Amino acid sequence: ASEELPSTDIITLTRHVLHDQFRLGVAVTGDLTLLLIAIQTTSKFIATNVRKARLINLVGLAGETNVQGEEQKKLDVLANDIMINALRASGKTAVLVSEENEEAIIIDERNRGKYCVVFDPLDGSSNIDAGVNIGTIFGIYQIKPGSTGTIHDVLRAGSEMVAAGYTMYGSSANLVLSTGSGVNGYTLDAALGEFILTHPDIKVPSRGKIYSFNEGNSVYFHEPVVEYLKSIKYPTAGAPYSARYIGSMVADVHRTLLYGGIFGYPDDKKSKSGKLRLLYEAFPMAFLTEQAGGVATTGRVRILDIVPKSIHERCSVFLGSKEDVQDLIKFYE
Ligand code: AHM
Ligand code: MG
Repeated sequence: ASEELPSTDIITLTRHVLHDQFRLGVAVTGDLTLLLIAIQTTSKFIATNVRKARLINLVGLAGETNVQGEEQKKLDVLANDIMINALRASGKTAVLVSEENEEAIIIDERNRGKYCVVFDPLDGSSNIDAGVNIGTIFGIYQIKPGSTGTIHDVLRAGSEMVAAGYTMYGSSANLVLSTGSGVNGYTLDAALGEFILTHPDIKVPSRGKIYSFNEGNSVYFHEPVVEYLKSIKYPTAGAPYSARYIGSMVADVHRTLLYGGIFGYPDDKKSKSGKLRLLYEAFPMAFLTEQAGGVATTGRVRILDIVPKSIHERCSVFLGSKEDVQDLIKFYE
């Protein structure tokens, strides 16, 4: 019997990122690699706890007490705490912005490094209790030359990010990352505790067959969105698109990157700026989409060109296959 032996040349995320930096001839200090190691550790911690959540009473509201009378931390509070602690302790960050914190966190001089990390520690939290996929989204900027780290280092166009990614906690934990030269996907090998390269050079198909919108908001949608959706559901030629909507951005974007199609969370008559956050949801996902050969727009402008005025601002989002998103844009013109 031919039993297959395990590969002895596995490509871990750390190995891959280092290799990439050497290949590109960037002046490698190893700082970004060390920062990404810290992020990987937080993803492993969160993945483990998401899996255990049901067993150890992590679901439900923060502030609740368990039978022992101890305060239970909600998963998203836990995810936020581990990220802040690990990123600060990495010594590689200067400014942190989290969806969970009103204000940006400026790192003390002793721990300060040259990167800024913007993140949503656990996105899609409304899905936690049902065991549906959730994820961590992050974007990384380098502080401006001469800066010691202020909010202005993150109030910058998304195109200035040096890296972006997400980790999806599903049947396996998948980390998808771009450092500006394409997109790669890694799967957590729980036995090794390492993210292994499983999806090299992800390219979003130029056209897909799936649309992903919360159509429950249709009554509020603006005309271009209504008309676009009509065009793919009642096509004059060919088959109509399939609907897939999880309501967890990481999962909906992950599927869109792999299978193609269009994901949308538009601004509408009720949510004047949309729902998704520009800095740590739209930017990282737009960065990944473009790096994978797709398009990310508000309908009117390229998402990565927007310069945020405040850290928690929202924006309209459409992203995915180039041709599908271009079709949508035509309805805005
Ligand atoms: P959250 O940050 O409160 O979890 O909200 C963000 C999530 C995204 O993951 C998802 O794309 C969207 O909200 C779904 O919103 P809706 O439930 O309105 O469809
Ligand atoms: Mg969120």
